[in-house]
Amino acid sequence: MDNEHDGYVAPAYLVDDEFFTRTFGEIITKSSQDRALNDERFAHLVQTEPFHLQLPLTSRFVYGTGERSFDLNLYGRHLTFWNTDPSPYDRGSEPINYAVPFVVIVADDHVQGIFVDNPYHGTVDIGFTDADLLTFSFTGPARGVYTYTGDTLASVIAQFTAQSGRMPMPPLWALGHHQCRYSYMNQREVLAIARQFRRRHIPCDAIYLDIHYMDHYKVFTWDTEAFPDFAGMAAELHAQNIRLVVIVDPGVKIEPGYDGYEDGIAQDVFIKLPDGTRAEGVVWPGNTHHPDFASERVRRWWAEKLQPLLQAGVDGLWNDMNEPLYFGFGEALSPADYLVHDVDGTPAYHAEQHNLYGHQMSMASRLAQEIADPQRRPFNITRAGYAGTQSVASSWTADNTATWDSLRLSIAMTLNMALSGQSFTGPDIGGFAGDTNAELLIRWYQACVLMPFYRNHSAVDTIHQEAWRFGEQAEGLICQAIDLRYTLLPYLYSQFAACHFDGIPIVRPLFAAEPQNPHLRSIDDCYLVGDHMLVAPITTEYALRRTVYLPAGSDWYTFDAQTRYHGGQLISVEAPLNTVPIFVRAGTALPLWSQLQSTPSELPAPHLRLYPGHGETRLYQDAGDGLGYQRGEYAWTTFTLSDDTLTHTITGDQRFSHFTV
Ligand code: MIG
Repeated sequence: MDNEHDGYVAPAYLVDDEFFTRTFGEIITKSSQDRALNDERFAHLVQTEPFHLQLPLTSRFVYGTGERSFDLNLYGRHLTFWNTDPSPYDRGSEPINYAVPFVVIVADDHVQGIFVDNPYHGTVDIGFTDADLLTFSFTGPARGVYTYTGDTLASVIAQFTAQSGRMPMPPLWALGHHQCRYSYMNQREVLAIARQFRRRHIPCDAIYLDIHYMDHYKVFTWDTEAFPDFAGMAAELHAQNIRLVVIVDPGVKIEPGYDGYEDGIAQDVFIKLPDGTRAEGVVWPGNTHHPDFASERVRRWWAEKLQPLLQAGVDGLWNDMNEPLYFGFGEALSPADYLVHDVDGTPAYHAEQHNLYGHQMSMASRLAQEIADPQRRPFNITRAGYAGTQSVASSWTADNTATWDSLRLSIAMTLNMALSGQSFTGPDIGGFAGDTNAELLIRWYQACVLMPFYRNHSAVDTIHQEAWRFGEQAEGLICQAIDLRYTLLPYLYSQFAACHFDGIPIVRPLFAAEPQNPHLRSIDDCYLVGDHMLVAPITTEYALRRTVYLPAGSDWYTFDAQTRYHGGQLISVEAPLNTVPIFVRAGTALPLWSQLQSTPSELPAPHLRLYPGHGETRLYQDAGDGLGYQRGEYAWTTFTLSDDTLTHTITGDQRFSHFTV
């Protein structure tokens, strides 16, 4: 099926007009959806002063810009800032779901960041037209332009997030292994999946409900036939230490009698056309109106509407479809530029608000969780976002595919998101679109072992890809990777804290460890986690060995601490199917937990594995949930290793510091 035209890749399941008609049937006509897409009466309205900024480009190494399905180094590319859903994307699909108008330029002796705070449709030409120029162009004016300079990547990202927003501490369970599927169809299936995890001793912290849990895709509802005892199901999951996350879609079905619609009309919460009537677009429920999250009033309305789900035991919200998009025949379309938003009393066209919609929806969903339980840390995940969205939600790298290339892309994409301020990201493990297979799934679980977000997800009509679906050997290997992640959580959680408190990205490209070396600046087949760990996974089919460059400046150990290498050299390592090559810097005191089935409510004392050498390692500990961390209820323990002599100092609240050597 050829679904490509003008370089735009349409959503695979929409390409088919037959599918579209079958799904949405008589409820829509082509003209009703066109109404908000291209109405001649309004097209002339949106006229703005374009923005243009051109700078000399002195480096060939440029990163950031949000979610890009390219290699890490974005030099030579022409990229668009317009949140779009080419589901699924492939290498080179452009733009995709989450754009951030921020670039990081790495030169030999310094790092520079440029943030053009401009939500309008825009592009950045990174040495594409002229090798030595960087050009930002937007259809409307910027709210501000900021530049940051520093010696390190981390310092520039820290400055950018100090301005755009820092990630709050997530609950510890958000770092665990999450299981998703489009869709688990009913409560029996959900509980059966949970039982499988526990019976097989595969760690799991959360199960997700995708769109089929709703009553006819009506947001705020659940299907009471498929989920006759929703709260009971949630309670049963909780009893097994598994949290429940549900998807929320912004399109509110137009259906008299449905409270989301009726009350939305009564409270006047929907986006309008310039003539004051409500804009309409087609998404999963058929014809819908979209809440106008630009105003606090509407965000509060949304938050209140979600209370029944949260009271029934939902622990996290998954914000989808918030680029936002309407379905068209054969493609996903953006709502028209001239739709009118109400920004707390000031009207603004969609042209200006489009790229902010995912962020604003995330604010609303986060508020819902804060209202439901002000003592808990919200867990909120979003597909679309803007600069600063890390302050209100985590994200995932949207609809990838079950291919080896998509696995390779997930490293570059997660790194560029981290370099755009959004550290708490990861791919759909196993691949979303298409059927995965045992080897690919094993390698994907291994590759992501220390990525901030760790969720298995797959699309409707693909084979099931839970850890046990490919036989005993594959299950054992996948379980081993998940076990490894849980062992490493004390270290990973400390990197989350460094990101929250100091703005340091959780994962970083290899070159961050050796900034003077220009030969490392395009490497994206491995990633650093904090300062001490390097994950160099296998991302090629049948491969059992790979090369990896160990950064200069210190020695490195294999994870088991058995083999020591000098830094500053390329080595070749064996990586049979049961291995993910991980290296630890000499001088590290690595905090490890023993086997867990889910994150515990009280953090156990980690055991330290020592990698002899000279260095400092910082361990962060708090309650794992709750807002005490905002009032100083946490401890940082700094371990200093000198050859094999270990000393430590504690800052903060001593009560939280515990470990064994
Ligand atoms: O149009 O809810 O990216 O994770 O499973 C597809 C169904 C809508 C897109 C999300 C994907 C999710 C799917 N959604």
